[in-house]
Amino acid sequence: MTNLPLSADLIGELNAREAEALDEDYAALGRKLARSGIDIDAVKGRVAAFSVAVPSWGAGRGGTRFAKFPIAGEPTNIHEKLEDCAVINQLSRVTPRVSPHFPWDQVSDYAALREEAASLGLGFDAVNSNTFQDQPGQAQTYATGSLSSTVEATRQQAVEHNIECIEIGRQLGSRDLTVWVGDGTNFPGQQDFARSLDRYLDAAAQVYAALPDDWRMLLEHKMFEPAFYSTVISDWGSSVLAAQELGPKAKCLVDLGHHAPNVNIEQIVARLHRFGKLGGFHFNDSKYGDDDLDSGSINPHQLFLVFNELVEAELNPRGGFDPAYMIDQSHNVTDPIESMLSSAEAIAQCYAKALLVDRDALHAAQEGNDTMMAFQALRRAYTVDVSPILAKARMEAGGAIDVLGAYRASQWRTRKAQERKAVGPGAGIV
Ligand code: LRH
Ligand code: MN
Repeated sequence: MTNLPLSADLIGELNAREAEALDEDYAALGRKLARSGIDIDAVKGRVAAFSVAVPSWGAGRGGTRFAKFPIAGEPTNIHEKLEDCAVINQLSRVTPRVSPHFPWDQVSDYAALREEAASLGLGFDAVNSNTFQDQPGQAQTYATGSLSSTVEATRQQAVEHNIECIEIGRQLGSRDLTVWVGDGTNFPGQQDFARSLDRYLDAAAQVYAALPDDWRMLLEHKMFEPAFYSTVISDWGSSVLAAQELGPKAKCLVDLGHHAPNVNIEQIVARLHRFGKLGGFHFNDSKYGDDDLDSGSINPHQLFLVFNELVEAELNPRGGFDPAYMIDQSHNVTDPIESMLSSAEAIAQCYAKALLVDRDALHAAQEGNDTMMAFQALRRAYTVDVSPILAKARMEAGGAIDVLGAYRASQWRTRKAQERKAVGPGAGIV
């Protein structure tokens, strides 16, 4: 029995005011798409089946090394984070899973946490390990690396932590472990590139050996930060080779912010799928580095092109197509709930637009080297305003037509500011 955080009557009342306009827009779009032989209800059905997980760590304000500016009523523990994630899903109906991070989300009873989430209409997606920070009382420091550390005891500690995360994930109903390590160097010569990778692969193989049969290990590459000269798993090449070395349950996770500016990420997606190693995504956006900005807020066309590759892969699954879709953002200046509502919308919009691409026309133009018509096949879909399809799908699922309007009308943050203890100023990601 679910007990959702917001009043369904409030959402119903607000939807009633918007329903007629939505019907009009939906009908008009339906007629437009029908002229291109597209059945709008079929697209709505695909959109209704689409979902993306939200990061537990994104429910609170994020920060940079310089500062973090908390907001009143922001969540202070996993229980309050789950409440806020439930608000996002109740309004958007596209974020039914939470990706937790350990030990940030540590509790004593994970079976109870799973039930608590279920009562809020939520499940758990990939679990994230953390060997990029030292915890109080930790035996070995990760200052000079974790899975690739030169210190055997440190590597073992990192292996054991990842295995503990798998055990927690099993209790939460997850089936993926995301492994991002910040291991790397700040000076030329600080570490040997080959030996540090060998240590990483040896330790990662021990984590791999602990995976249950139906689990996957998602390797997350990142070009730089916290290391600023070299990173052990710095790019998709290192990641796919490591995943091939580890075995079939090892896949690659693409965090959109982990590449040099202007890298063709959609081609990386196509390559990872080609080699059966496309394991998942951390959606966000960036202009410079790993800015962790809201998905689609800076370069929505790139996000569309990524989904264009994903729809192609879905149509041509080769060795299998089952990527884990997750958001990974740092909300430094907005209400985190509003950012995740807006980001989930931007992500679902790019998926819906990619569904509208006339693939026969695209493929024919590609085969015929008709460059302009190949480009136009994508551009025509990209320029369609699909928001009536998304609004209809979520309204029919009990969500809000105007998610931000409904969220503000709910006064959720104001109410939580009265209930929750204040979060002190600080710095860093959480
Ligand atoms: C590293 C990263 C990773 C998470 C962390 C919160 O930059 O993208 O996915 O563990 O952010
Ligand atoms: Mn990430």
